[in-house]
Amino acid sequence: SAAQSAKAATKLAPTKEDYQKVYNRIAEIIDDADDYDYGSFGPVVLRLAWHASGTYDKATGTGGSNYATMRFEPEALHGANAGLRVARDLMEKVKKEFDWISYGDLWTLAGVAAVQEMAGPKVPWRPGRIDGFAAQATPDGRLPDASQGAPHIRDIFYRMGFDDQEIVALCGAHALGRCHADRSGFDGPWTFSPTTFSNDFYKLLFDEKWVWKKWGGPKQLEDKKTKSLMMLPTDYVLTQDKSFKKYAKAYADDADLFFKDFSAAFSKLLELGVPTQQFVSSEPWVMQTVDEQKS
Ligand code: ZEM
Repeated sequence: SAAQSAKAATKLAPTKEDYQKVYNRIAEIIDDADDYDYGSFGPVVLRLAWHASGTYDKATGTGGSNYATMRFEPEALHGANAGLRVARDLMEKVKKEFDWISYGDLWTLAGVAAVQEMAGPKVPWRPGRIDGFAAQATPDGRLPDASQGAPHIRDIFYRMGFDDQEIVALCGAHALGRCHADRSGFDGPWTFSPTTFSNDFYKLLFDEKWVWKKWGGPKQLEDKKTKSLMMLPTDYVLTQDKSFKKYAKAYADDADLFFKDFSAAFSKLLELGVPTQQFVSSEPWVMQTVDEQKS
């Protein structure tokens, strides 16, 4: 019948199970990092998801994760995106195996997998982003500059539609990974466990004494005791600005609160710039970790 042939000609929409397969492949690739930073690509993949989303401008509705415009120059070459080629190339392997997924869905799902596989909170996520064009790429300067203060942080994150509490929660991602002198100019990790999601970033901010590092690079702080950890000027501001400090202290004291608030803010970040009607399911999905699927 005509109805039957119409159905046969329509590609079946991918299911949650299909996306779980993509998640699992991402998790495998994140872990296959013997010769890379701390044996994990998790942090750099998480940073890709953040920079793909954090270009959003609420006032014009431009930027955000929808079109994955970091694939194109000049956005790929923006200073803030230095080093993210590593993560994009890893995701290209996944894209070859699952060609039906959009880049925006792939990169944001990778951010979810990175957080969850590094022992972070569950991050509700739903597909629906579509691949865009180079003309939709965002201008340089939409991502935060680590050398600046509280007014700059607020300008950048308020533009995306976040408040002070969400800003502080999102910055807790700096429990993970490190700065690379050949990427941002800054150098070193924030915590002693850079592949485990935790509230250590806030704890260290308050528990350690932070002093300006004496070196030829950009202004950054080091912990007085071991000199092996770092904070960016924008990180340190979270303990200096009265409103930011209130939330940072709360997250230092309560890991569960941080996990809950990070999950909500990060889930929101990953959906910036995606028109609601594009989302396939009304309720975001909670993807399973690799460990959960074993039991
Ligand atoms: Zn970061 N971030 N970030 N960030 N970030 C770096 C690394 C990582 C800022 C920033 O300038 C820098 C958020 C917010 C802010 C991650 C996640 C998230 C680096 C080092 C810099 C300079 C890059 C390098 O040299 O490789 C500033 C100024 C921020 C806000 C004020 C938010 C929000 C994040 C996620 C939710 C992660 C995971 C890394 C580690 C990357 C890696 O390769 O290890």
